[in-house]
Amino acid sequence: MLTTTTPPVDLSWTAAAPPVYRSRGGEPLPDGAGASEVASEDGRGDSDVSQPVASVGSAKPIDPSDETAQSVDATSERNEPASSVDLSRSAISSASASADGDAAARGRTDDAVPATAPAARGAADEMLREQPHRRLNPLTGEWVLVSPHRAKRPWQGRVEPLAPVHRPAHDPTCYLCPGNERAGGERNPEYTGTFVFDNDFAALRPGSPDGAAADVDVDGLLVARAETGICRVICFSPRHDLSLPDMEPAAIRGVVDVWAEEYARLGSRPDIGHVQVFENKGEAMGCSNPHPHGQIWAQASVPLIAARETARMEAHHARHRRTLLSDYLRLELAAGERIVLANDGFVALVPFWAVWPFETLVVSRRPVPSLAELGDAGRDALADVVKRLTVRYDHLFGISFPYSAGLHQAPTDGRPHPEWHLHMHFLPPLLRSATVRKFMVGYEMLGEPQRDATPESAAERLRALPDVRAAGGAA
Ligand code: H2U
Ligand code: ZN
Repeated sequence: MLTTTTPPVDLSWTAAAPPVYRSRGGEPLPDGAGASEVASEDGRGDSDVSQPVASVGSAKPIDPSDETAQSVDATSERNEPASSVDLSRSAISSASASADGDAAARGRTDDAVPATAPAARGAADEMLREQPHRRLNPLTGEWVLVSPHRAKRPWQGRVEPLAPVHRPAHDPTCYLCPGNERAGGERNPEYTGTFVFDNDFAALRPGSPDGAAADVDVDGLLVARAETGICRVICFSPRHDLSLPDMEPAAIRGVVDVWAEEYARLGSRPDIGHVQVFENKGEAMGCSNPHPHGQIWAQASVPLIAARETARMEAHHARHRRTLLSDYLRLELAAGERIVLANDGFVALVPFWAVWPFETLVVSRRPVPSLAELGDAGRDALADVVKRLTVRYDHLFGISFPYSAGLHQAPTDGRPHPEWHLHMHFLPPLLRSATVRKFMVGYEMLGEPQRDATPESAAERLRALPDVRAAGGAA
């Protein structure tokens, strides 16, 4: 039997994790090291994680008297939903569970994590680095199977970058270039910065008043609801041959401003409950056009993933009065091993629960619900992280790196969302080279997602890459 009373969780091993900003040679890496603390722009400083990066990199031990450490104790009840602050406990729980009999571990179908006495740090470390295990995504409640031992399989495939693609700065056949005609017959203006328009082939249409009358519900088994919304396309630049990592920080800042404006404008409409900003980049992601662009789908309902994140963030906030991601970010900054880069406003990391090989999460240090609450400094900081992260991605396999990326911001459903914490997901499909991608097939379609190389090793690889372009602009 597992014990029902639980001693305080020992977090000391997280503090002993390797520091963030060390290169393999031991020299400090440039990322934001020495960055100074940014003052809260709106005074909403409840759990602002804006420590200087340099002090984070020093792997400061967690003071057990501090608020965060105490909150970890407070979560140590049995069978509560596991949340990010339970990192050390979930990391050690399976080792202890097998010592106590495997029933709880074997039968687990949800995120209930049995409470255990603190286990030896070595066993948890060993499991996370070497043994098959499952990790919880506290944002969605989903699990990912990690099989680190398989990452050591010999790989004999050829790894070579694709030949560079040369594109013109303006393509007369491109429907997104300035001055050109789109498929719907409209002509783009001679825009010089960003350009936003209603998608000519929109997946959603604005509402009709009698939409709900068409809803279907037959015995709770055949269920359908009318859905309304607005789809927009954003051209990031007039230049057909650029992508975000090629653009100047000021130009990327212009894109961030459009994301913020569109979120605020669309989200203020009474018929819009959620605004999804995203980019699909590269042929590998089914992107139809290399011209740098993204999309916005604004709709009445809160879609599946955003709804899950909202529920999980709400539960965490109700319990701790802090956002889930500020508590998670604090753990990640203390551990350091999954951090890729950071500045005063944002941190890019490979999440503990990453599914895609080089998936990253960009988290605002301040717990703001959306871009609308970010001032100039915050928006510049996001543009800087987006630039440096995507440059690193391009360096990884020597190509313009494909991904789907998107902002997650608070629903605009008219409810207050103090639990919401702005973040951005980057979900790249590539596994081993420019041409070898990860497929979500077999077990992953029928069981759950699985990965081989650990998130920690992915972060290490991304951290080791330069975040500036080579001379001449090539990746
Ligand atoms: P993707 O390549 O990421 O799918 O984005 C292109 C979008 O642009 C796509 O949603 C729209 C498509 O519907 N589009 C127009 O709105 N007008 C056009 O003339 C062509 C493409
Ligand atoms: Zn173009």
